[in-house]
Amino acid sequence: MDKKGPAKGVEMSDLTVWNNAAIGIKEDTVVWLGSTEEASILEATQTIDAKGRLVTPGLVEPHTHLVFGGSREREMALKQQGVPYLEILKQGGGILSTVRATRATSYGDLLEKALFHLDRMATYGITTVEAKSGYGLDRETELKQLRVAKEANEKHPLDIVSTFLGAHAIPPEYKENPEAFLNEMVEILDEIKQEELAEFVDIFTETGVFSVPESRRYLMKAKEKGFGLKIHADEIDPLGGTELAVELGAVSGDHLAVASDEGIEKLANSDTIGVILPGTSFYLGKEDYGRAREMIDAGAAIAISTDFNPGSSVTENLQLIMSIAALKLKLSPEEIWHAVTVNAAYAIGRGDVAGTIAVGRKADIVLWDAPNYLYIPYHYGVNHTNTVIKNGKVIYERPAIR
Ligand code: IZC
Ligand code: ZN
Repeated sequence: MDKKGPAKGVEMSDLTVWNNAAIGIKEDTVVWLGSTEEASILEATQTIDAKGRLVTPGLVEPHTHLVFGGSREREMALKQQGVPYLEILKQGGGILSTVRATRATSYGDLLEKALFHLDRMATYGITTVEAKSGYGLDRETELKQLRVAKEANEKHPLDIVSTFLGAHAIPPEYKENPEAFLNEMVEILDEIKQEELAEFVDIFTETGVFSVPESRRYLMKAKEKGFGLKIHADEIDPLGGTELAVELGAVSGDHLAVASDEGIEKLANSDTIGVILPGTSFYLGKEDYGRAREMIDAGAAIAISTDFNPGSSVTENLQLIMSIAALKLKLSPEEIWHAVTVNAAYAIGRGDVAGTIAVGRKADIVLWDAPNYLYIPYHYGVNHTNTVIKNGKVIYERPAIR
């Protein structure tokens, strides 16, 4: 894919595949692309043999709640009894349980935990990852989470793109007054900007959380302050968050499982990318996995993601999500590869640096124990990576047992 911009609609079926390809890397950058035969002209100091293996761009993970304290395994039994996700939240569990844990966890422990999850993402072939705050819901803890993400970006080989999700739930102290809570979150935006702690601002637009008018007012203030916009939209109830994402020119509208016909039409005619999170449909036991197929057929650009978080999708395994996208969203392998590389990169404002192998770009490359690109969604639930290269350095190799 040499053209600029995300792949939209039918373009998502047009995957560039080279056989017998070779890649020349100098320091951290791709400097040469050609055939294996031509590669003999390169005076390489190190050669990695990819014979028989699929080689792709490093995966881009466009939606995670990376930094959090604690875990919520005890809520699994409630889910099995049929207690809905939003009901658990209403009773003070769910996101609010992670908020209590995150407030109580030290900066150093949060950093260690985030680095641990990043390590695991790297083993699965992810080389760039978006990370949201949103488990503080107060100035101090939100800034703590964002600073953890910033330090993790400096310490870890993976690149992190940071999003401020202070508007993730209404904390108990503001239960009767969501507008006052949103005003408090607006008040910390200048600090976030000054410290360069986040590029994007996100909100959870959902029944019992924030309404569409509240979300619009909040996001417009964030836009005025120079932030890019994202929205958790139309995940559980169809409130019209997809339309709002397009109206405000958000870089992405995320979830969109229950988007309306009008929302899909608007998305298809916009630059907003639909980030679809089928792992949450799976994990929350939904029958209906959403409308990604119709979105692509209408001409929209789609990315897919784990939504890695401690409540509604507890996995770092983006390869598993690729299988769910094939089986439940009925996306083709070609569409799925676009959705985890080039389109995912555009969904986090990194379309010009990540998601594609091209001369002049950073060498973020994965060698897979797979004969072709069809194989990864097909053989599900396991890790297929053989070698993961980030900025020209091997950061993971499948350990040898024999
Ligand atoms: O912790 O439950 N949907 N936010 C909106 C989430 C899921 C994360 C969580
Ligand atoms: Zn999310």
